[in-house]
Amino acid sequence: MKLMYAPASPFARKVRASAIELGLGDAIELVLTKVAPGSPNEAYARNYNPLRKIPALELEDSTVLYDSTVICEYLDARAGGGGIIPAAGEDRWRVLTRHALAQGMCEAAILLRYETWLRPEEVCWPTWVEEQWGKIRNGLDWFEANAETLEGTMDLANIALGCLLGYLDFRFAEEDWRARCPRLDGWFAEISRRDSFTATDPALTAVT
Ligand SMILES: N[C@@H](CCC(=O)N[C@@H](CS)C(=O)NCC(=O)O)C(=O)O
Repeated sequence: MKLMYAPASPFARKVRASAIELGLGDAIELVLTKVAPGSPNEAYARNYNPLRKIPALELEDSTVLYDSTVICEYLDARAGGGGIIPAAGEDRWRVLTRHALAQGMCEAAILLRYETWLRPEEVCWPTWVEEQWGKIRNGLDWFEANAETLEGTMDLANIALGCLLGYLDFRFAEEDWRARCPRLDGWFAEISRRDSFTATDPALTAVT
């Protein structure tokens, strides 16, 4: 399998970390892919994802899967099912809903990155920037208040939250989320030692 990715992408990291947790890390070849608003990669749009977003996963039979959540579901099924997403029952809906929150926080963080890094300063919209931070901080507060839900296995929601926290450290170090979330701080320090997180740390692997 080939994964179109960038080392700094929290969505690509979610896929890579999931693959490692599922024992599929060695089955994936990484293909560095550049995409960014304002610099459309048309070849990538044509051959992989018309939305021009990474990650995308090309399978052995040339089928292409996206987005990151679909790819993680596929990897979980390929590894036998139930590894990072419970197959059925209440736990499944709990994990998928917690994942939707962490995923939404990652989406807000990426939009913030584009707004503050790519958008010309004279057309920036501070109210919108604050709204994205509001979504991230609300999510952090929810996970902090419900930190006991993070204990136990590394499910898809935990992996996505870990990728979000790593992305905040990497791109928004000035946002002191640790002071706001001491329980998440302890949890993140622990999962950061797992192979799935050390091997995918954007600070150690990012090229852009
Ligand atoms: N919902 C998508 C989001 C992917 C995404 O936004 N990726 C960013 C890089 S981190 C991207 O490709 N941005 C390029 C663009 O928006 O044009 C997923 O979960 O895979």
